[in-house]
Order: sequence, then C-alpha cells, then structure tokens
Amino acid sequence: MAAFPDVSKIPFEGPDSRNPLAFRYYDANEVVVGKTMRDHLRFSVVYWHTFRGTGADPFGPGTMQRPWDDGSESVENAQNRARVAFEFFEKLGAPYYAFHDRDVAPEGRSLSESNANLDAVAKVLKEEQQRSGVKLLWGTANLFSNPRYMHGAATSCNADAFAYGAAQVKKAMEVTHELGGEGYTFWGGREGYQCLWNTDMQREQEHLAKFLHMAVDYAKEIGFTGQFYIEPKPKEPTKHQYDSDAAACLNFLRQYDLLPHLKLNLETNHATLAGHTMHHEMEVAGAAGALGSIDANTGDLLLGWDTDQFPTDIYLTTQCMLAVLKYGGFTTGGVNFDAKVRRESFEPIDLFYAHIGGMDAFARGLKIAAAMIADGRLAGMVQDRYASWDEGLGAAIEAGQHDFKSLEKLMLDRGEITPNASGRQELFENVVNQYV
Ligand code: XLS
Ligand code: NI
Ligand code: NI
Repeated sequence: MAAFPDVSKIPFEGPDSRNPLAFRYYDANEVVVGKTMRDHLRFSVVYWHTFRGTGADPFGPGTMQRPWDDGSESVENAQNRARVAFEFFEKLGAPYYAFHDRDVAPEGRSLSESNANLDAVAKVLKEEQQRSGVKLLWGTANLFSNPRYMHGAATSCNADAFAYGAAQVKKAMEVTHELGGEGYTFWGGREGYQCLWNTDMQREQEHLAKFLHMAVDYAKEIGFTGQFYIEPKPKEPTKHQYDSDAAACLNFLRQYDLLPHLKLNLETNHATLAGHTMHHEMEVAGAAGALGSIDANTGDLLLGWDTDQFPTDIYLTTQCMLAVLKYGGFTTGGVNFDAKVRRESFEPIDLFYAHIGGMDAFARGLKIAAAMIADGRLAGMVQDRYASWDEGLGAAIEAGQHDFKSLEKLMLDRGEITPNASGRQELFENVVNQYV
C-alpha cells in the first residue's frame, strides 16, 4: 500500500505553475553548461530528519504524523519504513539518499544484535535501490545518541567507547560498501569538549586522527573506494567541536596526514554557527582541493542554533552553486538535504513541499551561477581588481624575482604609492542583483 497515495511523480511544470506538487525550476533533464541538472545537483534526501524526525524539541514531544510508522523499534517497522522512504525518493525524483546506521535499523541489546538488525534492513534497502535506481550518496554511523558516547566516541576519555565506536563504524562502512555508497561521512557528534579543566585536548585529537586512519585502512582492506568526508560544525552538542569549521578541519587533516583521504562535507547552518557564510566555507575547502559535498539547509537569522531548515534563499543557493561550478562540479558529492520540516509542519505532504522548495531553489541557484559564469562580467571585474599583479612589479613578485631587500629599495626610491582599484563592493552587489 502506498504511503503517499495522493502524490504522483513530481513533474516539472515551469515557473508559472501554481501546482504545489510540481517543480517550477528543477527540470532534471535540462542541460546547463554541458550537464543535466540531475547530474549537476545530485540531490539527496536524508533518512534521519525525513524518516526519523519526530518534531520533538526540549519543550515538548514529537508532532509528526507518519501513518506508515507504528512507532515500534521492530525490524519489521524499520523495513516497512525503508520501503516508504523509497516511495518518497522516487516520487520526488531524488537520485540519492543518505543515512546513519541507527536511522535505518533499531539498535539491539548487543552489538551483534544491532549488526543483525542493520543487515536485515540493508537487505531491503538494497532491493529498493535495485528496483528504483535510487543510490546511496553516503552512509555514516551514529556515534552520539547512545549514552555510551556521552564523552564522545573517538575522543572519549573511556577507551571502551573508542573501541565500540570503531566496531560500529566498521559495520557501517561494510553496509555502505555493500549498498554501493559513493561516500562515507564523519560528523563530529560529541567529539569535542564541554570543559577544558577536565579535558586532555591534544590526546583526544590524536585519538580522533587514529580513529580516522583506522577507517582509511579498513576501506582499503574491504575495497571500499568511496570518498570519505569530514563535516565541520563548531558547537552542538559540545561547547567546542574539534572539527569546528573548514579551516580547522583542513588543519587537522593536514597535521595528521589525512588530507589525501578526506574531503569536506559542508553544511550551511554549521557555517553560520561558526560565524562564517556557506560561501566562505566553500571557498576555503575549494581552494584546498577538498570541496566534497554539501549538506543543504539553512539556519534562522534570529535563532542561534542548528535549526536545519530547508534552503529557499536564492542568494545562498547561487553562492553554493557558483562555488561548486568554480571548483569543477560534484564528483562523488551532491546537494544533500540535511534539513527538517518545522515542528508545526506535521503532515506527510509537508515533506514534499519542503524538498520541492529546496530543489527549486538550488535549480535557480545553478542557473543563475551558470549565467554569471557565462557572462563573465563578475569574473572580469575581479580580475581587474588584481590587474597590478598581471604585469610589472606584481608579476615579478609572483614569479619570485623579489625579496624584502629589493622591495625596500623600490619603495625607498618611490617614497609612497598611489591608491588604485576601488573595492567597488556596491557595484559588485548591484551586478549580482542583475542575475538573481
Ligand atoms: C548534525 C549533522 C549530521 C551529519 C551526519 O548536525 O549535520 O546530521 O550530517 O551525521
Ligand atoms: Ni549534516
Ligand atoms: Ni546541522
């Protein structure tokens, strides 16, 4: 029996459509700069928010109506939920999904029981993938909900928690591999600290690096060639997460020889919690050759926590897609909606509205970014700002033909420089608005 009997495959109807169950901008087959929108955007639905989110918050219980879910922690319920999830992915036209081990299958009373539960659900996931053609963007393990991880997993003061986490990731990697996952993500969970008086930060970070190296080694052993990602986030649940932002992650990966093995999975709400824009985070990652994938969502301007709302802001999606195009497009990554409907949006149909809106916003962002690049005006204006580096002194400095002494001599002769090249921020912003 269908879980969404009143919804058929979401069609593309164009910008004038008033049908709330249609795309206005996302036309999967439309070619934009040499690739279909489907292949540029590689949309992915997350299992945790969309199929496990209850709407509970610190002030009250869940509100979501999910008639297909009997609320039990049984394997049958999990298997049935998996079939519903694929009905949703298919009707939406999302080519990918992503999950944590514990989203898809219930945790058992022992590790072996949990592993067996996961296998039983993975079997259904595999069948559904084969039937529908929907693929796994990445898998991950939940190393933060169970009380055993109260101090973190890889960075726990308790070595047993590290060991349990390792066992759990080993299994999650095997299942991801079995399902043909194109990536595997590490988000910090509780890997951080609440209080420095009780924390050996250096030791914890070394343990995290050791843990990631074990994952890299195990991937080789089982022939998993998917991309590893690390997902920056500055706080929540801990006061300070070790993978706090893109720059911190890159530094950590470099320090511990992990940069060849991991790319970044960037999330908008995490960027803003870190005091950055998503555009900033994407540039930091892109410039280091480590832009892997994005968790597409947004925070709320007036709320200071990780609200994980669906992205609808066209400037945001334009900036995201501009950075994606600039750095060569996604390879294993995609636009993964790590986003949840609001607690008050409790009906199943809201899941469709939310994803349709996010997909349309990204489709527009893609087309706007492509138009900006094709026109070349913005890039030309940026190039003009740096014109002094293209010839004469600037070119000579870049070519390594100068040092402090030669530059001092030059400036002693000249005495002063003349300002040139206004920042023209306002003009830049006006030009951007011509495309948006
Ligand atoms: C939480 C993270 C999480 C990761 C996957 O804030 O965004 O959902 O994406 O563990
Ligand atoms: Ni995320
Ligand atoms: Ni988040």
